[in-house]
Amino acid sequence: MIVVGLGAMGSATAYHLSKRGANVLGLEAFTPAHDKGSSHGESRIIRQAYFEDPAYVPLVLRAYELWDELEEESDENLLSITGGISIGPLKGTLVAGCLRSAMTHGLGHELLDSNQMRRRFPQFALADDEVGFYEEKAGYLKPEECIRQHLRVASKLGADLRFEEPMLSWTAAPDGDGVSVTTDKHTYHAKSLVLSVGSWFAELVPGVSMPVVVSRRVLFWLRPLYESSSFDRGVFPVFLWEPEGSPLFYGLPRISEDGSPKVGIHSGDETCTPSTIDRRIHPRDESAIRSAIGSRIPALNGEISHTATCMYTMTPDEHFIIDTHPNYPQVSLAAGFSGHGFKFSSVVGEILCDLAMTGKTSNDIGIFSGSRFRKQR
Ligand code: PYC
Repeated sequence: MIVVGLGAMGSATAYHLSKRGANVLGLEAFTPAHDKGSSHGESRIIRQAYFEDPAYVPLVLRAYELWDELEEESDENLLSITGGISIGPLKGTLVAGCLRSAMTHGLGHELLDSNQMRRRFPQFALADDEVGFYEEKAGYLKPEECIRQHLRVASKLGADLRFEEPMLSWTAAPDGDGVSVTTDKHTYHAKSLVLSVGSWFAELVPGVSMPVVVSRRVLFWLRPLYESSSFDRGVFPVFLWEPEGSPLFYGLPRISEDGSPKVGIHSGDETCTPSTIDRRIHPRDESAIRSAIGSRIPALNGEISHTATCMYTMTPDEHFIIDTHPNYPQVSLAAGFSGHGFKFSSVVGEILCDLAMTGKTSNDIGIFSGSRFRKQR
């Protein structure tokens, strides 16, 4: 089996395939856990009451189990539970969506009105008509370490992982048997192929009618205005905030002693490609984040400690694509994680391994079908 793209999804796929005894060749254009795509930046939120759709909940619960297993195998801390809050109007997409998933799947949660929120989490200044949906089991993952550990175990189990070897092209036999992948060094042949190429999907997987658009995002690490523990891990939860009429933004606590809390804007439409993304930080980027947090988390609005840019690969409905290729069943595809996929990478790896080895999976992935775009047209 060949896995192309060893970021979040590909590293997990190589890990699961290797654990199931497959012969794995992994190919990656950059270095392990690189910062050119969508899976870098120290921390990623993990949460259970999935506002996007209740169909994600069984998958995220399985993802937690798999992160635990990887932690045990690697003796590394990958997942930290901090609690998580989703803030917004009660009937807004975010809070109403969290409630729907929590009710559908019986997930523990608390719904706090603005006064209760002010008392319990004084860092957040809610408007009177906003509420906080609190879930105890939310937290964050360390994305670079997760990828490194997936790769380390895969390699220990015999996977041949090759870095700085970009794929130039691939072909698949029309009868479903066999694939070839050409890189700048060799042409490789195998029985099946997993393409987990992130923001490079449109250029590397043409002709599938699965529309994805790449979009630039900026991550900010801000120094709180006064030195206090209010934004430390164990005190400050991960959060998503959907202000009425403004873009959804999010944040995570300071996770190391010399670090800073991280914040970013989740929605946005600054499209780019992996080769045209503007990696500079502009005054408009800073104004956007300051206008999100300035009056809402005032004590966090201090100087910038550091920044990073990353890419979201968006689908029109912001649900993932996990499917086999419409013309080649021996080719499995994972794409369009739309800025909320990292937490699932452990289970996405398991699903892609199922698809590559047997052509099917027992996980319910109907919502991620690649054919949904063709049906809509
Ligand atoms: O939890 O998926 C997430 C998320 C949304 C924005 C940033 N992280």
